Amino acid sequence: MNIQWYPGHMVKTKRQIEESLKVIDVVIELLDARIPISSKNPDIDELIKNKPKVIILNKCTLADENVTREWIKHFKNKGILAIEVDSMSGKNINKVFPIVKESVKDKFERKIAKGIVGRPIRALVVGIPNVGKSSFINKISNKSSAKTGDLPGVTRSKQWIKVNKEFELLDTPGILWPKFEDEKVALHLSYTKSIKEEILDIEQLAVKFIDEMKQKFPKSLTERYKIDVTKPSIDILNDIGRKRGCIVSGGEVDTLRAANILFEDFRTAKLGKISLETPKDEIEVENEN
Ligand SMILES: Nc1nc2c(ncn2[C@@H]2O[C@H](COP(=O)(O)OP(=O)(O)O)[C@@H](O)[C@H]2O)c(=O)[nH]1
Ligand SMILES: [Mg+2]
Repeated sequence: MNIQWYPGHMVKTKRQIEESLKVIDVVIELLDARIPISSKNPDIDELIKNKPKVIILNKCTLADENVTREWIKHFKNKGILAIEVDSMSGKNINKVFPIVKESVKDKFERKIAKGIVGRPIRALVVGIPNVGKSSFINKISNKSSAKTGDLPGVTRSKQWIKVNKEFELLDTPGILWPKFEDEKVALHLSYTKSIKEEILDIEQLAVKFIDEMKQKFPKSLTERYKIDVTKPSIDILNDIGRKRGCIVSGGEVDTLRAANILFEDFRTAKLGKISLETPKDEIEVENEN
């Protein structure tokens, strides 16, 4: 992995987010509903200080609904507003604004009491690469929505995307770096395609993935591929390849193709709606630290 790239990037992002904080009321933190622990940037809460925050569990149609519900409850217990969303289908997109409004209620009510004229609530969307920041912004703003700066008579810079007359988003989302060092985190980010595949050995990754699937969701594998999941993971990968006709001359299995099929199936929920991380995993992580 090219870790050289990270320090400079981190400093720049941090500065950008700190700058943005001056002009926004609330931070919208996007997490991947399948991996809310691994897709969270560990420094974000410190970075945004005491700004109100709303958590979006994105790609929720790929995750297990019951686990997602547990996550929402878990955040609620911590006093954090959260909602599950799917930025492709648009599921729950219309529920985001009411929650955002709720998160800044105190601040705005105080302003109204002081007689300060109302203005739109302004939010910054943050999240790791590929979590769906652009998709979310496009969906919630109806894609073609004009930037407020484009309107005649509006002299403000073109940095706001209008969601409705009470709600605007900063047009450049904050791109955060995930927590790479932990192997489990790096693996989960790879399975969900948040780490570039070119830097990984896909076959090795598939074996690790099968290890986890065998332990947590063996039925997903048996139902999809009709294979024996009591075998070692490398044999399972070969069996998946055989079942899918990934055979090279000489009769050997093309395990690279098999691995790609497996990940494609996972990422498109053909193995079912799978949540790789539950709130219980977070509690375990907290206890380790
Ligand atoms: N199924 C599903 N895919 C999503 C969702 N949001 C984003 N994606 C996909 O995830 C990939 C990364 O999305 P993008 O918006 O570019 O992420 P960004 O890097 O955070 O801006 C794209 O292939 C999107 O189509 C979602 O809610 N559900
Ligand atoms: Mg983007």
